[in-house]
Formats: sequence, C-alpha cells, structure tokens
Amino acid sequence: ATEVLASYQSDLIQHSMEIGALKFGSFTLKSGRVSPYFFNAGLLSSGPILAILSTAYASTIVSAQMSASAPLPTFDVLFGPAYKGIPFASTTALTLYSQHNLSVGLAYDRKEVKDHGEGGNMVGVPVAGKKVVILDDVMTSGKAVRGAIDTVRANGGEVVGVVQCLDREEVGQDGASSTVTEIESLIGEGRVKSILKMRDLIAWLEKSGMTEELAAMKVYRDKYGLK
Ligand code: OMP
Repeated sequence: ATEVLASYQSDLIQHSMEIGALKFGSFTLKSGRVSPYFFNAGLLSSGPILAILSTAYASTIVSAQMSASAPLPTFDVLFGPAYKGIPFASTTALTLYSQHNLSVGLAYDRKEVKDHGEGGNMVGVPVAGKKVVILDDVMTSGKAVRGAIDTVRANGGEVVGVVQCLDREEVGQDGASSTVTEIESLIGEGRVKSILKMRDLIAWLEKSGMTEELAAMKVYRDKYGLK
C-alpha cells in the first residue's frame, strides 16, 4: 500500500531535497551500513525551514497524544540530545506553545563534561522526577537514541516517548528485530513516533518518478529494513 503523505510531510521532503539535506547516492552510516540515501538534518538551519520542521514535530507530538491506540502521555520536558537535538527541541517547545497552547520545559545535554560553574552535563529544566520526551533527528540502529535514554534516566527522568524527524525503519543492533521494537521494549509500546518514515520517502520517490533511486531504496530495505 502506498502511503498518503500529509502536507507537512511532503513539504519537509521537498525542502530537504532542495537544500541538499536529503541526498541519494552511496553513504556509509555510523552503524557501518552502506545506504543509498542520507538525511543530514544539520542542514535544516534557516528560519523558514525551522518553522516547517518544528511545525511538523509539534503536529506529530500532538496527534500522537490524541492517538486512540497508543497515545503519547502528557509530559513535562522535551529533551534534545546534543547537538542536533538542541535547536530542534528548542524550536519545537516554542511551536508547541505558540500553535497548540501546550507548555513544556526544555532540557538538553552538553557533550563536554563541565567541572566548574553549574557543573554536570545537563542544561535547562531539571528532568529529575519528570516525564520526558526525547526529540532527535534520525534513527537507524538506535545507538544514538539509547544514549539519550540513558542520559535522561541517569538524571532521574522518566522517558515516556521518543520523537524522531526520520525513522529509517531498520533492524536494530542485533539485526534481528526492528529498532523501534527494541527501543519500545525499553520505554513502552507505541512510544516511538516520527515525522517521516522510510516508507514515506519511498512513496515520495514513487510519486516523483525517481525510478533509479527507488530501486536502490528497495534493495536496501530488503537488507536492513523491517523484517
Ligand atoms: P543510529 O545511532 O544507528 O540510530 O544512527 C542515528 C544517527 O546517525 C543520527 O543521529 C545521525 O547522526 C546519523 N545519521 C543521519 O544523520 N542520517 C542518516 O540518514 C543516517 C544516519 C546514520 O549514520 O545512521
């Protein structure tokens, strides 16, 4: 079945293509997998594109909270892991308030450990005793998001959800089950949400008649995609 894309999804794909954040070719991923596409969310860095992106994150969060089957719980803090999670979580917290009248705190970490001043590696609202949603860019094998879950937990927060810009819909580190299944076994079923999934990129390529890219995507999906 072909996915029907919401306008905020096709807007985001369209803009990402235009600015070169979404590329087709051959790319070696952090996990060592060789992929026919790469999504570089770091390039989503202008006022207009952050408006599109944070609107999409906020819409994803709000509709996940209204979902009948696996609703995302009400939460206190949005956590954006360093570095790319920081601007995305900040702009999304702002958009949740300005567009949905939803008030949440913002927290993020620093990669360098600080031994003076306020100390610690967390910045923003303390997560201790709070319900936290992690917001990040791309999920492949789940290594990055596992690190963020560990960070929030080590600081006493309860992770009630994860929101990604792109879920590449791949198998996890052990190669047996999907990354989503593995992460949901840590934080609860239905708690991983995303603006875009690999299947949405496939639908977009089909619609755009990009047959070569489409063929390469399907080969990759057979190798590393959900089983
Ligand atoms: P995992 O840690 O394997 O889940 O990979 C996710 C991370 O890889 C992201 O946080 C990115 O830093 C990076 N990445 C992308 O940014 N875009 C992609 O399309 C693929 C990856 C990747 O290396 O898997």
